[in-house]
Amino acid sequence: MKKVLLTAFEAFDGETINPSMEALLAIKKISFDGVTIDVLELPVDRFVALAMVLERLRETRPDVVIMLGEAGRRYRVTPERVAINVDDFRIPDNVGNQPKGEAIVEGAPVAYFSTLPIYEIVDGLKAVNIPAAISNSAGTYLCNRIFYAVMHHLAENQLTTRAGFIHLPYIHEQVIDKKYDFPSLSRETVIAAVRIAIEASIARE
Ligand code: PCA
Repeated sequence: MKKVLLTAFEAFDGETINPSMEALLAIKKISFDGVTIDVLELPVDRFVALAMVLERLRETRPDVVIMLGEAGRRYRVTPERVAINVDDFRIPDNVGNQPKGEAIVEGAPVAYFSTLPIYEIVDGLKAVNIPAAISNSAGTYLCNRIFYAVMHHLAENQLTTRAGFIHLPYIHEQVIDKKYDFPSLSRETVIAAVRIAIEASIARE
C-alpha cells in the first residue's frame, strides 16, 4: 500500500471555511485502490503548522505528500511549481504573526521545485473540464512556508517522497454574499480536482 499524506488549512482572512479543508474532509471518506490516505488538518499558525507537518512526516514517512490551500482570487486549480525560502505575510496569520522578508530556514536553498507530476495533474483536470493551470508562485504566506519546509525536510533527509502544493479557488458558498465579484468553483469540482491530483501523483509512483 502506498501512503499519501494530504494536508489542508483551517479558515483564515475572515472566511468561515477553507476549500482545502472541505476537500480533505471529503477525501477522507473515499477509498483509493492500493493507497492509504493520511490526513492532517493544519492551523493558520506559522509555527504550529510547520511543527505539525514535520512531525507527521517523521512519524509516517509517506510516499507522496499533497498539500492543499486556498487561493481565494484564483479562477483555476493551481499546482504550484516552486516553493521559495521567504516568509512575507500580507496579512497576519490566525494568531497574529506577520513576518516581513524573513527566511523560512536560515541559510537553506533559495527554492525547491515540486516533485508532483504538475503537468499531468493539470492535463487530467482539464480533460474533465476543471479549470487548471500551473502556478509559478505559491506566495509568501503560510502555504508557501509549509510547502518549502516539507521540500527542505525531504531534501535534507534524502527522501524520495514526491511532494508538492496545490492551491484551490474559493467554493461558491464563500463568494455568494461578498460585496464584489470573486471567482469560485463548486464544492464537488474542488473535491474531484483533489481526487484527480491524488490519482495522477500515485500513478507516477
Ligand atoms: N491559504 C494560505 C494559507 C492558508 C491557505 O489555505 C496561503 O495561500 O498561503
